[in-house]
Amino acid sequence: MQKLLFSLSTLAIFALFFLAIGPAFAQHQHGAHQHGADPAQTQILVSHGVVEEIDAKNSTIVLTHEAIEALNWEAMVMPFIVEDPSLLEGVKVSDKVRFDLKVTTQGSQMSYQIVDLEVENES
Ligand SMILES: [Cu+2]
Repeated sequence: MQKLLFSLSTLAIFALFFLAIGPAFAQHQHGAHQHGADPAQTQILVSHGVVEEIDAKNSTIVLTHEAIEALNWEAMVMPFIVEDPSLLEGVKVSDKVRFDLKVTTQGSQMSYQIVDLEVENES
C-alpha cells in the first residue's frame, strides 16, 4: 500500500511538472512557429523588354527581357504572368516595354509577377 501511495505521489509530481512546463513549452513552439513560417517578402524591380507573345486570356506575356542583375538573370525570352490582364490592353508583339516585376520570396520559393507595364516605343 505504501508503495502504491508512493507511485501515485510520484505520478502527481510528474503531472504537476508537466502542467507547469506545458504552457512554456506551448509558448516556445508558438514562437518557433512564428519564426519558422517565413513571411513572404516582396520587392519590385523595374526592367525592360520586347514583347514576343501576348495571351490576355491567361494573363501571360512572353518577353525578351534585358539582364536583371538583382535576380542574377541574363537577358532571355520568358513568359511572365501579369497581375491584371488589362495591363496587356494596347500592347502588341514587338513593342518595347518597361515593366515592374514583383518578386515574392517565401523561404526558398520565388515567384514573379508583372504588376505594371508601359509601352516605350521610340517614335
Ligand atoms: Cu528571364
